[in-house]
Amino acid sequence: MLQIIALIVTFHQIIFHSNAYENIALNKPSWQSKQYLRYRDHSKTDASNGVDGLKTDLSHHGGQCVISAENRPTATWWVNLTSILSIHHITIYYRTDNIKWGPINGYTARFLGFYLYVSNTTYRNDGYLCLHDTNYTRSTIPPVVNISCPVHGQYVIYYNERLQGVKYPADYSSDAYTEVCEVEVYGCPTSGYFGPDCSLRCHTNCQEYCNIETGVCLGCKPGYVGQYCDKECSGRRYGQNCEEFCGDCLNFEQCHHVHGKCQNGCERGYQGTRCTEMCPIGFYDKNCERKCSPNCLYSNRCDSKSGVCQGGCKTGWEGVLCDKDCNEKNGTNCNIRCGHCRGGAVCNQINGVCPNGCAAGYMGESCTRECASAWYGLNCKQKCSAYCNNTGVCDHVTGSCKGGCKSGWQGVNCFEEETNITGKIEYVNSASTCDSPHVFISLFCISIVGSFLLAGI
Ligand SMILES: [Ca+2]
Repeated sequence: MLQIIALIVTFHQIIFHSNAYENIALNKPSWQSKQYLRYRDHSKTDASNGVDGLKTDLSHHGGQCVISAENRPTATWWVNLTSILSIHHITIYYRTDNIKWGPINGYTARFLGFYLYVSNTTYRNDGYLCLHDTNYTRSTIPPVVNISCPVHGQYVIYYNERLQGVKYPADYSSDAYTEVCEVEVYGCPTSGYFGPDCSLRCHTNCQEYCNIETGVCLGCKPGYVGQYCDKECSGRRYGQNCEEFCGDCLNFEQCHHVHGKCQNGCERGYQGTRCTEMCPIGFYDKNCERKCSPNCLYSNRCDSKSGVCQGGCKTGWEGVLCDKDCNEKNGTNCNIRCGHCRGGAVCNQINGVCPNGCAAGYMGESCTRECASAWYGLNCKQKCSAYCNNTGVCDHVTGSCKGGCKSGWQGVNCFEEETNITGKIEYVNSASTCDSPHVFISLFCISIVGSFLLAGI
């Protein structure tokens, strides 16, 4: 642990006490809003003097300072670093006219209240305000100001203003000037590097830039988060700043952290590489790979996840997926039982028609109707006996008379005329073997119980 702390302290010292950063403003293009042009040699007041590397003569005639025009409410000067670079700090050498600095030096009043920006454009308001002086007085402002500003940018903009209607401190000059003799911008000459000697590469997942001291990324490439952009997006998010939401990947797993594609396909109801597209009509399940049943009430309309048919099934089909035909039933939702089909056949699942006609006692296409009164049997073509006790009423299947037969008739269907003879007829060889009360007639032995002799034997 102590070693780690020591390492951190050492690192801190390297970072914050190093002067290894390069002056990346030196001899770069520069500009000022209104140059002082009263000298014949305009180069003596040119904007480029602010980055010419010279600061030995800080007077107006030395040709090493920027001198702006008088009587201006605002004054702007900038240097163009020519690309967006990583800045550590900025040092400003102000005009002293080579005389003693302090309240008696008139240029302290002009320096007060300055602004320093780093911007990616020539507009200061697009950039980052490194410093706006509101604290210094003519007594306290130094002629050389060091400003820490660890940001990235292409333009370093020095600005001051003395606007009408604004009440400034008494120390302030009445007009605005940009009389900088040298502006040194210390940073790394190549983007994508950091560290005291700009030798360390920003993490590969940084979006180009990182903090010049710490290497902390200023932004991450899509798919990564964390100070050093070394963590992949999680929590079913992806993309720039992990702000995008994954679609419905299979098992709701994490999509690809950069582009959001689902690695193993989609959950039920979705399709597409990111599984964000709902199934088209007629399809359902994972990746929309299954078709809705054609037996859905509304053809091919089903729940995109479960496949459950919307509105139920077409006649003749049942089940949530409408994939089962009606078993011994028919009609919408199979809610009609088959009639009494001949031979126990299964009726048509849609219209209930029995394929081979009806079983005895039933009629109609679906064989659901019993024979009409007084009829029975196959195809209801047999008439009930007229000798049923309830005339003409018999069982529609068997023809048996309910309530028995009328007098003189017998049998379950009451078709047999009743006799008073009961007995048996037995074939014998001779009359001698025929025991009483039997009588021998021809070769038959007939037992007679009643008085009526059965004829025709
Ligand atoms: Ca200079």
